[in-house]
Amino acid sequence: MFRLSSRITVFVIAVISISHAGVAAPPPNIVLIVSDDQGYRDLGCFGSDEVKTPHLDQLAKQGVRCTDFYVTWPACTPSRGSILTGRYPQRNGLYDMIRNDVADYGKTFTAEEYAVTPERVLGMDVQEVMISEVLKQSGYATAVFGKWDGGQLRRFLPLQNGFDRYYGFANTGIDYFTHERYGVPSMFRDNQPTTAEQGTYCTYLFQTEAARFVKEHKDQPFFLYLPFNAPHGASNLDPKIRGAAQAPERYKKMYPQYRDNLVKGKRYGQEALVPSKQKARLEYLASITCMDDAIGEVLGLLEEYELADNTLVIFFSDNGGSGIADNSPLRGRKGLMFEGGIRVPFIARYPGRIPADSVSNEFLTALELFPMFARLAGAKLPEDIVYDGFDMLPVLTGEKKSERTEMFWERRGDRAARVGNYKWVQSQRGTGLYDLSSDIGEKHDLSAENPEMLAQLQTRFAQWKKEMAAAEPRGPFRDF
Ligand SMILES: [Ca+2]
Repeated sequence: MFRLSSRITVFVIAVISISHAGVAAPPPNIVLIVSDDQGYRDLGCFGSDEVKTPHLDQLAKQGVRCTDFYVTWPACTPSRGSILTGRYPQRNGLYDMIRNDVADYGKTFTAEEYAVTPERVLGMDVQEVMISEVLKQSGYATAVFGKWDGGQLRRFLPLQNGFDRYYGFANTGIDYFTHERYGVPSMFRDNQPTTAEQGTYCTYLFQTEAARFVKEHKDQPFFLYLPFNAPHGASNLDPKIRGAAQAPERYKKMYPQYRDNLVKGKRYGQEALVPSKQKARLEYLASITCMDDAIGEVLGLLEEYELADNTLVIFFSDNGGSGIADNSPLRGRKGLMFEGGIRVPFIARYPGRIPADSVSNEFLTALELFPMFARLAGAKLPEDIVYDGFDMLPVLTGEKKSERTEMFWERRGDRAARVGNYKWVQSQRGTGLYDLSSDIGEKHDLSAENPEMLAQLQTRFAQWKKEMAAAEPRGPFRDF
């Protein structure tokens, strides 16, 4: 018995080495999954005993869970822009939201009004090179299904930016069922607006598209970008819907401890029935579990087609969770410069390269994705473009320490810097210097105790800001 199994082992190794020597392995597929406003702790594998995320937990078991991974902005649009460009928002020009803020006060637009609003006309500068363009040039089939958030004019849409296929909404948020953003139909199929699937829960639609794409491209390298809007709140002006995510009934039934009710509250300065806190948490959790199932189907297809071993799968949230989320043990939430706004749950799986069930506390950011994907595809980074990150695969595999020593954030007047384990925040919602190695919750302000370190971080921030100001002009906010 012992002999037999040894011989089988030898045989298997021999076969593997022949195939490695004889045939150049195809470049790996890349599946990049992004969730929307998911709390740092709202995943089983990040410590939640409440949310049901079996597929993501399994993914973490088969790969690495990163505890110190940051996005470049504490809200959607600029964070997602950096994912695609590999550059700070302040460098690629998209360093604020491009949405119609007046909708926050209950404003509905006529079609003519909407046509000239920021949400409709602004987008990522077309001079920016997206990772999709690099991968497409390297022979990858490319697709994005979900929240584009990079501009709606034709030149801003995915098909003009390196993607072969697109289904999703181009603005920053919708009602999960009507696919409208505050009454404006928002879905596109490739370059065309569409209302054909109106009424179907959007996570299901992104899942269907993703599954079809994997089936159709299983025999060639592919890049599947799956940016969900779950568990973001629904962009619907109806007070009964606004302020909570939305989820199908069957997923809400998985959280019977929460009431699915409306309560008296205020909206647009008037009394209205609004989702209760229980309902908000319920919709949020259920939308995450539905997304987890959608991810499960994609992962299942990778197994079925024996693609899993040659596929890098990445998952993270585009920014911290909002009020209803659990960001513990981090301080703050979406929109803020504290860790709860910018540090997000991150998982990567690449069997054979990334050790299973590993945890990395290395300092990493979304700026590292572009160089890593380009390297995996065998592409060179465009030489005339300044990138803000590096190939982090050797860090994920445990072979190397992270090259990153510092990171900077700015949102209007709010600013933050992390240098080593020190973090400086100056914002309307609080200011201080923190040692993250002993104070992950940013509770103990060391400004008075350690003025030298404070000065050092402030100096580095000022230098970074100067560098950003000197960068090549980019629209929509600094095309001068
Ligand atoms: Ca977001």
